[in-house]
Amino acid sequence: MRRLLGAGGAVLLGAAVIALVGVGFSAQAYSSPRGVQKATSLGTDMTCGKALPHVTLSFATYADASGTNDVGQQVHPGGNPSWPSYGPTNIFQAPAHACVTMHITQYDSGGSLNNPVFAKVQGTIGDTESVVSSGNSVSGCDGTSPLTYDGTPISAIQPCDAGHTFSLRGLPGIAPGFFVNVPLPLAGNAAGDNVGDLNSDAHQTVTFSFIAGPKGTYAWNCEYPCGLSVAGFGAVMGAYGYMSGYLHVV
Ligand SMILES: [Cu+2]
Repeated sequence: MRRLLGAGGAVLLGAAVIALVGVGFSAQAYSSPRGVQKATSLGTDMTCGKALPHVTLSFATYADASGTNDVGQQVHPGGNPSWPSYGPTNIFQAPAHACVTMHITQYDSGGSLNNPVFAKVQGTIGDTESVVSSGNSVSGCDGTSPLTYDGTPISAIQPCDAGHTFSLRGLPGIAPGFFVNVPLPLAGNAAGDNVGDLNSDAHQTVTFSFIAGPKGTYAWNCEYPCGLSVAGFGAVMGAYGYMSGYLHVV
């Protein structure tokens, strides 16, 4: 009997250790140095084609994770200067079934996607995005110089003009048909450039809207291979808090 209790105790202890490790991993997975950015309400309007609560989120993609943003904060505390990063946070929150408008200020340089499917806008209203260029000096891959956009809705970019992508889907079991993909065209700044000032640094401002899915946790990531090794999907692409994050739909 004592031996049985001992074996049971060992199993319980093992389960407790596994549970604690699990809690540790999930706490790590859901934390961000800058906390959660909750969407700002704009009331109810027709932005998504029917009367819906409308909310907005604004964030940026920086060329240099150790740089500063336009209000003087460090982009990514302890960030790697040779890595790009989304900022000021990688965790967002929006209401279920609301119309969500995102504004992404893209400062980074870029290149070719591995798969041109990620150059197409998917899952937004009209399957389009609008991009407004500011002071861009970089050329497009087709020779267009400079690579500029005037805010006209577009359904794709050239696959070789990608800076990053914002690609969003539900965690397993959450809204299996939900998918948003928005390519963010490149701007003229490179890793090591401490840029992030809206007034002085070249950028592409990308705007799009989509209807949020049901409650649950959604994960987003970048599908432009902006890291090293493993076809560009190693290093920053696999490090938490730079090129991926969560949207909590509540
Ligand atoms: Cu990226």
